[in-house]
Amino acid sequence: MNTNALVRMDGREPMSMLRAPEFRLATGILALLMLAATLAACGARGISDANTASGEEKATLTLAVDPDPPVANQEARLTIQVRDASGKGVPGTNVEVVAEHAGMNMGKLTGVATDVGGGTYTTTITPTMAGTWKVRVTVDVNGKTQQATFELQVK
Ligand SMILES: [Cu+2]
Repeated sequence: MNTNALVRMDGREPMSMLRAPEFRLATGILALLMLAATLAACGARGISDANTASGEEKATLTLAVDPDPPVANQEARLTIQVRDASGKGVPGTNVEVVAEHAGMNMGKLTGVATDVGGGTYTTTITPTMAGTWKVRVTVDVNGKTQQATFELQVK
C-alpha cells in the first residue's frame, strides 16, 4: 500500500489544494537555479550585456573594466563602446552611468562618461564593497534612448 496515495485520496483535502503550492515552490526553485546559472556565467566573463533596445536602429553597448575583475575600494576604469547598427562608433552622445551593489540598498554611483572619440567613453568607479554590482548605461542614439545593464563581479 502506498502511503502517499492514501494522503492524496483523503477527501478532506482536495488534491488541487495540496498540489498547487508544491508547484509554485518548484517553479521558484527553478527560477533561483536559473538565476544562479546566469550569475555564474557572468562571473566567468565579468560582464553581461542585457541591452534592452531592439530593432534595426539598435545601438550596441559594450563595457570593459580595468582591472578585471575590479577590486573593492579601488578605482577601476570603465570603457564603454557605443556602436550603431552598422557597427560604426557613435561619438558625441550623452553616456550616463549608474552603478549599484545588487540586492543592497547602499546608494548609487552616478556619472557621465567622458567622450574620448570614435564612440568610446570612459569613466571610473570605486565600488565600496565586493560582490555583484549592476552598471546601467544609458545613451541617446539618433534621438532614441537606449539602455544596457552590465554586471561586474567585484573582488
Ligand atoms: Cu553592498
